[in-house]
Parts: sequence; structure tokens; C-alpha cells
Amino acid sequence: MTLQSLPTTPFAGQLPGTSGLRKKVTVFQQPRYLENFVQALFDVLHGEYQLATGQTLVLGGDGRFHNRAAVQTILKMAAARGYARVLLGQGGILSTPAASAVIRRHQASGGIILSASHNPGGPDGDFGIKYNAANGGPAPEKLTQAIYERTQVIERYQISDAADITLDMLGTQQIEDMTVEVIDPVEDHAAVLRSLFDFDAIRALFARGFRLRYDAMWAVGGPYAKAIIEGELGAPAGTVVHAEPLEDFGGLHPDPNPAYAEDLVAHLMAADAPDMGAASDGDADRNMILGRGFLVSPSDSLAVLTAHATQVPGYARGLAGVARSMPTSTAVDRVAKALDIACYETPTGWKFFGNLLDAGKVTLCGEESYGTGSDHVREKDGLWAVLFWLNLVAVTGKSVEELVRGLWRAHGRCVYSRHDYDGIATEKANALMSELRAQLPTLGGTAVAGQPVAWADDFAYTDPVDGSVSQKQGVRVVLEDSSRVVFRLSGTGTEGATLRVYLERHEPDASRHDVPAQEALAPLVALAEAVAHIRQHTGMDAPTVMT
Ligand code: VG1
Ligand code: CO
Repeated sequence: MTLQSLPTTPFAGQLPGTSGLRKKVTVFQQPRYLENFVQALFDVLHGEYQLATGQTLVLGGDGRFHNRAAVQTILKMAAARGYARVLLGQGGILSTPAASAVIRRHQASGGIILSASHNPGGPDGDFGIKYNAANGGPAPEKLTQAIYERTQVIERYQISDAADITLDMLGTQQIEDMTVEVIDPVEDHAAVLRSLFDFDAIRALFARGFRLRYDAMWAVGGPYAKAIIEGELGAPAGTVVHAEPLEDFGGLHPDPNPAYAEDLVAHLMAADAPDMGAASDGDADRNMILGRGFLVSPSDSLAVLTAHATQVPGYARGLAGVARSMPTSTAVDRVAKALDIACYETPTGWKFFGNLLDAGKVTLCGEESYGTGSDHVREKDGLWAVLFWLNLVAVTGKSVEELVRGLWRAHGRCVYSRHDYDGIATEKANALMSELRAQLPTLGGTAVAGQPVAWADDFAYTDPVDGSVSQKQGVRVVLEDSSRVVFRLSGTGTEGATLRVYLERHEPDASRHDVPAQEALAPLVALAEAVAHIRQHTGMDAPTVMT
């Protein structure tokens, strides 16, 4: 075994987006592409971030195509960089929340997670890489920016020429002076979850015949859900379906929403539907919750968990505060107000919750994109959300639907939808956003599509802990009755641009809570079109996906 220092030249565009660097597998398969990014990360960590040698690194991914090859490369580079130890999930597997748990429990200096999350996988699909810091959370913007800058000037990378190691066998192996410890990917995460929820109450719920269908979408959530829900909590075998992580997710989008989890939705809408449905995404940090014949909106889910948190052992002492991403509905704000706790509004992406969680300012946080989590790790956590819901159903004796309806009765319903326009040519999407931004100074006080606009802006965020500022985080058009439309471009896609249009209207009148969301939001859809000219810019008559 020898260490080698090899020449390289920069690749354009290695800029991490909302959650890591995501590109087509074929892009990552180019010689030196992954190496450049990893070396840039190590250079920045050990350079301006002054990380000493001899540290522990956590490594694992969602098992998608190219995961195993990338793990071998990163191990050999970590050995060359002088890490003392790598904790590697068996088979190269670690869900995103599990990686966060492992980093925290083992006091690692950080971790590399290989995932493109909900993006499709396989040889023609997407691959991704992200770095999480010692707190277990996604690298903040300052760090991802520094990595990007480093990728643009990189000239060499260091790697051991050691042979590949065995990824599937638990125990330790050696690369140069570095120990690779292959660990059970479930154990640390399970320990954290066990400490938060009333497993006995959930066990009793299943023993009484409660039926759950958990769709792991052929992704990494399967092994975790099987071990905990079927293994520890005694749910019948077959409760977790599509449980085996496949390299191409069975050719499907591992994205738990009504569009891509249609099989699960069909089961929950059927005459003999189970009591509850749930799904997680590619890297198992997202969650979708359904009741029998009932879909829970992610924003409502966060609000319900907040409202009932003290009924769960891990949060019995109450919540320090809550946070939601800006486009997420204001349902949780209303609950927080009633509980007299702080509610923070952050830009999209979990990295913005890290400081608030570390500083003890918030306990729960969530996003409209089927992400919910708490201070138990520093990532959103799909299984955590499912267990939280199970725990609430078990101790309140209420169904999923009753819990959501209780929220609506107490606070009104925040009728909500997100419309995605996928695969727009980047220049066209940028033109749409700049035209929109150009109107901002004059929109307030006018009427658009017959509706009075109170104000409009481009969301900017100042982190209350470290004062860092993030500009241009989404255009908001807010009406006098506080209904709103938000526009932003996705930062996770790999083909062209995706426009996301977020629509929210508060409905206090209980007799109107059953009006279908798309119908109730139709005036806001008209407003979105009138102000942004989506048809003209994109040539699309309707969104690709509505959630
Ligand atoms: C999307 C979601 C965002 C989420 C991000 C990562 O980002 O909107 O809420 O944090 O994905 O989730 P964007 O930039 O495409 O809107 V995951 O589960 O893909 O890591
Ligand atoms: Co994900």
C-alpha cells in the first residue's frame, strides 16, 4: 500500500445545492470527478477549518447505483488524508438521519453521505454527495461555498492504492494507518429513537390489531423500518413493503408524495384500508403520513406533532421552540402562538435549522416537502416522524384523521399545495424569476387577478445565532388576508430547472374544511399565473407534480 498524489484539473459546476452536490451518475463516473470534490472538501476542512488529522469520519449512503464504488474511493482518500478511523455502514449503507445519529453518538468530526435523496437512481439516474459536520448536520453555506471555490482551483488529489475492502462484513479492516470499522447501520439510530418514544404503547397498539402500511419505496428506509416497526414493535411481517434497498429503486422515484407513492395512496383509499400509511424517500429523511382514506399535508403534520409533543416521552418537558422553512404553511406558527413558544422561519433546506437546534432555540422543525425532525439528530428523520405519529395515535386513542381535524378545529385549516414545473430550460426559468423580482417594488397595494396584494418581497434570512445572511430565498406575494404565493427554483434537480410554486390560504370556517385544496386555492393559482406568466415562460399548461 502506498499513498499517491495525482494531478487533476477542475470540473465546472461542483457547487452543492439545497442538499449536497447532485449530478447524473454518468457525471460522477468520470475519472477524478468524485475525487476532486472529496479532495476539495478535505482541503477546506484541514485548511481553513483547521481540522486536525487523526479524526473519525462517518461514511455511508442510500445504496443507490454507484454507492459501493464511491465508498471505496472515499475510503482510500480518507486514509491518505490522515483520518484515524472511518465508521462505515455495513454494505456502504446509512440513511441520512442514521448518519447524523452515528456522527453524534461517536463524536465523529463529520460524515460523508452518498445520496441524491428523492431523485431517481440507477445507471441513468442521479448520484449525490454531502458533508455533515460534527453536530451531525448538513454543512452550512459558508462551508459548501468554500468547497466549491476549492474545486475550481484544485490541482492534485491524494489517494491510497490499497485494494478494495469488504463492505459487507461487520468488524474492522485497515487501509494504510486508518481503521475502517464496518458497523450495523441501524443500531445507533434505533437507540436514539428508542429513547424518545413510548415503544410499549406502540407495541400495545399493534397488539390490539392496529394496521400500518409502511412503504420504503425500495430505498434505504426499509432495513430501519423492518428492524424497528416489525422487529421491535411487533407489527406483523409485511407491514413494511418495498423494504429492500435497490440500486435503482425499482425504476421509481423514491419520493414520498401522492404523485410518486401512488401505490400507497391507493391502499389507503381502498375499502379495506389499513389504519395508517407511511412512506420514506431515497435516503429515508422524508416522511409521508396518511390516515385511512386521508392524506396528511406535511405542514399540518409538523403542526400536529408540535401541538401534542408533550404526550410523547422525549418531549414531555415541552418544546423550546419550533422552526419551519419559509414556504411551509403557517399552521405550526398558529400552534406555537397558542403554546407561547417561539417559531422561526428559515430558508428552504435542513442546513438552516442546525444553528437553531444547536443553540437550543428550537426542538422541532419541518418543511412542506415531507420533512420533519427534532433536536435528536441534525437531519430530518422519516422514521422518527412515523414513530411520533404512532405514539400519538397510541396514547390519544385518536385516528390520524381525527388528530388533523382537531388541529383544523382549533386553529383553522391552512389549505396548502405545491405546484412543481419540472425540466424547464434554465434560461427560461431564470427569466421568469428575474421578471418576477423586477415587479417586487411595485406589487404591494395593487390588485393582481382581482386580488389585493398587501406586500411582496424576496425572502432574506439572517441567522439569529451566527448572523450569516442568505439572500434571494424565494419570492413571496402576500395578499391582504395573508394568503400567499411563493416562487423559488429548486436546488436539488439535475436536469434544467424546476420552478416550485407554493400556495397557502387560511380557512377558519370549519364548514369549508373539506373543500378540495386545489379548488380552494384556484384564485391563488390564477394570481400566480398573472404575476409570473408561467405558461408563457415555460410553455407548460399545468404543473408536472402537485403535492
Ligand atoms: C427540496 C425541498 C427542500 C428539501 C430538499 C432536500 O429542495 O424543497 O425542502 O430540504 O429538497 O431534501 P429544492 O431546492 O429542490 O426545493 V432531500 O430529502 O432531497 O435531501
Ligand atoms: Co431525502
